[in-house]
Amino acid sequence: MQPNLIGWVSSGDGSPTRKAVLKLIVVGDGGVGKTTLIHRYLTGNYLDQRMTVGSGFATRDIEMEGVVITLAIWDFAGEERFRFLMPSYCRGALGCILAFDLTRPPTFYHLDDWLTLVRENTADIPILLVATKRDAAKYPSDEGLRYAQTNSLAGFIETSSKEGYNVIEVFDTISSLMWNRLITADAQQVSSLAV
Ligand SMILES: Nc1nc2c(ncn2[C@@H]2O[C@H](COP(=O)(O)OP(=O)(O)O)[C@@H](O)[C@H]2O)c(=O)[nH]1
Ligand SMILES: [Mg+2]
Repeated sequence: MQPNLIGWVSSGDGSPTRKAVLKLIVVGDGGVGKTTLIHRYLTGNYLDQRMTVGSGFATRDIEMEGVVITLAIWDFAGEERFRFLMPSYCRGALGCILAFDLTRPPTFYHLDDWLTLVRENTADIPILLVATKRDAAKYPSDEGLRYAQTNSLAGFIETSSKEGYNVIEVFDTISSLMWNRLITADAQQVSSLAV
């Protein structure tokens, strides 16, 4: 069975059962803490590591209104030289975390570039603005909320992966926004999946 709607894929064994896979992309400048945020969400641990290169992929099963769905998290490397990969990276995405770093103002000024890239390469998906490294913040995040409102983003959340602050909230928020988008598109199939 071919995936005929964003978010739905065949179970892969030839059976007619379809499974909901919500593709979530995470973008923002290199070093803002994307990989660390994802790792904190998936494992509950803080990863004190060097910057990651390339794009990674991880999944987590979550439950939405009695339906088990797979959240597929795509971690993008922010380096300029990988931006040519954006169209394929974005393909089929149902939601986006757009991250900037509260310790480095340029990462905030680059949000416009990331937003343009995402919007050029996706349907009208929910985009959640996330400020990282609240524990080490060097400037206030008031601008974040304003930016989210001005650019019609789905919301704004301040986080610290180091302290585990608002990490789960970020993924819960974007997952339910994505889920709502999916069921709006495909309401009938969802009811047949409910357990
Ligand atoms: N103080 C602090 N540092 C963080 C936090 N999250 C990530 N970092 C550090 O920021 C650096 C870059 O993180 P990384 O996840 O590789 O960034 P990415 O390039 O966006 O994936 C690493 O040295 C992390 O340890 C945080 O919440 N607080
Ligand atoms: Mg990374």
